Amino acid sequence: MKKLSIIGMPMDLGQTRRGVDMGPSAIRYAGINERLAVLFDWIEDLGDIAVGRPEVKIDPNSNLRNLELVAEKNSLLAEEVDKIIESGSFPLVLGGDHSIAIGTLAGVSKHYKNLGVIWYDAHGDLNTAETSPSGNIHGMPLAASLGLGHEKLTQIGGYSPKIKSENIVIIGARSLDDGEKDLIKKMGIKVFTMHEIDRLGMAAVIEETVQHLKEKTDGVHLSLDLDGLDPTDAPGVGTPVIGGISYRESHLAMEMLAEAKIITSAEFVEVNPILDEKNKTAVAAVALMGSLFGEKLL
Ligand code: EXY
Ligand code: MN
Ligand code: MN
Ligand code: MN
Repeated sequence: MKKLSIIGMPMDLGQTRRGVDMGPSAIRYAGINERLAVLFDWIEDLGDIAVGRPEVKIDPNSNLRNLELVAEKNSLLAEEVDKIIESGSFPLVLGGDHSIAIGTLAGVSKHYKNLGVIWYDAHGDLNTAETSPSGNIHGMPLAASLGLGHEKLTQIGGYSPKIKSENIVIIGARSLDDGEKDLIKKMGIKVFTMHEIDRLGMAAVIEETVQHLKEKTDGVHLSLDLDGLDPTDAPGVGTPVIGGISYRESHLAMEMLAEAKIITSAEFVEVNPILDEKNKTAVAAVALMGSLFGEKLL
């Protein structure tokens, strides 16, 4: 039986712009349940993790803004994601800022020996406190999952690392900090920047991605940051970068991932309805989920 479990993570503590905590609500309002119900035999919406919304930020000038809370709430998410997989269901996590990937991956990766990760994003999210220009933890989840950074972030779930560098593919990168570039080279992480997407086309990029991951991994997590898309198609994000992936290209990417049947968990993050235009970004996210889970026109 094909089962789907949706869980919201209304987290905004990994960055400084308010509103991304309303991402799960915006995505639900855009019709996620109705759209995906027809694609599964069974579907449940577990509601949101209790993140809370403290008005006064803790350690505002730290290089790891809101570290304690981000770590604590991500532990809760990890437990829930773990339970979903135990129950034989597909975990679909709704963000929330991208720091939630730390929790998602902590819950997912204990079920796989060689988890693959597709990081669909304008950014690398490969910073640590030492390399981060902002102190925002939403710029650090991929590094933390590789075991790099503060132990409160790397040790969620009680083990580290969650993933291996050779099992990662970043798609859509166009804004990388110097420390992130060094790390990509040092660890040999596969990256399809916008340059490669322009040159090869999205179809070839996904074919290569699937080829890179299919044989050596026993599951693949899709971490889709809506800022990977161009701001004209997804304006409701906190850190937009021009020159991004189009909605059409993203739609094709999701359809090809559906055909390849490699995705075993997913999260859609950084939807900020306060910054959006008539919920356009959440609507795009739901449409992409439809394609990812096999929706067909005919
Ligand atoms: N690289 C920048 C930083 O670390 O502050 C920007 C990170 C934005 C992260 C976004 C959500 O993917
Ligand atoms: Mn991101
Ligand atoms: Mn991003
Ligand atoms: Mn299509």
